[in-house]
Amino acid sequence: MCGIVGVLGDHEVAPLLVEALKRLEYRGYDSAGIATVNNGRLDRRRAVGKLVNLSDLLVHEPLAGKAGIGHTRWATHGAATVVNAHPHKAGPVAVVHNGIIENFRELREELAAAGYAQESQTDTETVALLVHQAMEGGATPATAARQTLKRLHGAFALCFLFDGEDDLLIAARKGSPLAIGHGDGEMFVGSDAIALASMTDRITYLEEGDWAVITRKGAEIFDEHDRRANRAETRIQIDATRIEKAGYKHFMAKEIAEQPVVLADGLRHYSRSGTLHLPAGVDFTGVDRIVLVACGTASYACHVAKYWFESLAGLPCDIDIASEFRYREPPLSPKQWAVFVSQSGETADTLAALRYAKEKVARVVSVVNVPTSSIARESDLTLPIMAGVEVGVASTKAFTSQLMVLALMALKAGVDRGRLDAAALAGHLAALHALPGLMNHALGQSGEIAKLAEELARAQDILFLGRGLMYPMALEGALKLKEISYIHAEGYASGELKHGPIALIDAQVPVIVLAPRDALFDKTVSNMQEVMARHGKVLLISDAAGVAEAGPGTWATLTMPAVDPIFAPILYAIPAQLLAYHTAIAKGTDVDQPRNLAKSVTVE
Ligand code: HGA
Repeated sequence: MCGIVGVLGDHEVAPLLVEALKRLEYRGYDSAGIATVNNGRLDRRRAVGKLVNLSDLLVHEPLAGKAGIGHTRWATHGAATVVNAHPHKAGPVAVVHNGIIENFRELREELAAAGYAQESQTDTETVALLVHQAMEGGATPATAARQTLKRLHGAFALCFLFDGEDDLLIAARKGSPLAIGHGDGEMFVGSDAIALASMTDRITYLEEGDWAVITRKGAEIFDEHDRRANRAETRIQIDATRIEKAGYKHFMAKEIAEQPVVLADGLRHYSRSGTLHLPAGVDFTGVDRIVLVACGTASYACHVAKYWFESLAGLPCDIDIASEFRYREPPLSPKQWAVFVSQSGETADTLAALRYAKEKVARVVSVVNVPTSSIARESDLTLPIMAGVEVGVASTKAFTSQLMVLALMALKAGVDRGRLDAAALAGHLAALHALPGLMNHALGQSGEIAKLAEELARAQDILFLGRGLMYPMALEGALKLKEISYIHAEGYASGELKHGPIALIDAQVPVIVLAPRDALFDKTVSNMQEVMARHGKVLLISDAAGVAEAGPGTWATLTMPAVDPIFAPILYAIPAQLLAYHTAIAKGTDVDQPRNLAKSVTVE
């Protein structure tokens, strides 16, 4: 979601701010803006759309100054216009914000009644006006910010810059992450360490409720009760924050192609010599139930994992999407585990669900890509997926890495519950370790998939069908396609087709059937026949045995390598991702930054 950066520098900051925003742009690209203080004077530039528009504006209207803040926006309140773009300014203060101020309406009315009118539709401008009002009442910048923070409900990360103060930033975090970076006589603020990686590797993460007064000498950090707080400075691995396309046309293409290596590395980390090497706390003895909670693609990883926990370990497993879980207030028991899956580890819905479960279950476990994230820090136990930075908004390598970690957890549950002996475990691990090689074969089909995508790009609606473990993959295939090609797509359990969705079938609707030759294959083929009997245009994705057995009548087939059916979802993610990718390319949509979406969803 919105990206925030702040710099108290030694040199002109505008180029540094833009460079940092470039690293954050995947989090939001509705608008971008920067503000600086130059010779004591606060000024700003803002532009709608991608960062490049702001860069162009800065060529014609440069902004000097060695202190500044910047923002890339994913709009929640108010359209993507210049007026709504951050930084917002009121009197002597400018502010950038990630999150939602939930009580902004009442605050806005109160401010209007006091003569502080708002020009934008955003919740953020309200924050600037409150600080302005407090400063007009005689408060210093720090006091005004502190008083304002106390009045805000909701989730936010904020960074303030003040007119007349070219050695001052004030930063605050509640609900949305924020990091402070340390340089030599320079200080930085960023939504995450990635934003600051080109400037420093020395990072202090603010904790919930913290706020900080930052000058070039350092940062004074206060907790939510305004007591001085000591927060550790850590060194981040700059390598882990590298953001480059490495010769690929899109980040998504690079991240799809990286999967065999990423998966092999992750598997080597968590399992060696035919046995598991998971953290000691991953012990399912005495656990009688598990609930898996996530959003979007990560929720489909949980959906697949439900089959694994139930079939490999006989462990009852519930799954829920985080935004529903929390408000439904499901009963939880002290004998169960709650597992939260999030790429960024900052997903607001998932974090809120975790906090709901926290005191109610035996153990809160997280599966995240960012081990320093809020979700990781608030869990009893974290299993990093180690997929490396994922920039493409549509998740690919994080998804298969989540599946890998969840599969290993399910195997451990099988062992702990006496369902799997050492030989069975070794057999399953061998099947998992075979996957990177099979994924390479699947990636080799990219050219063929690109040809099919030319045709798919003409469709208005596309259905994905799958049974058993392929059902969640049908859901994920449809989501991936929707996200980046904007073609309406739905995933269904194959057996469910006749209970309604078959009404949609005609010669114009491509139906993509994910069906390795497993125990359910014959049933799926029957469902496929039902589609073809109604002139549906079937693309069957199966292995050689499945393609041969399915017989004629399909529009097209894609042949995957044969795979252990239990772990087939990890392999079949590849054709699903490539179909979405090439269809988007054929349609000419923006693959890495699809409309209306953003990465790291830090608002509810
Ligand atoms: N509410 C603010 C910031 C949006 C945001 O944080 N998105 O992730 C706005 O709409 O500008």
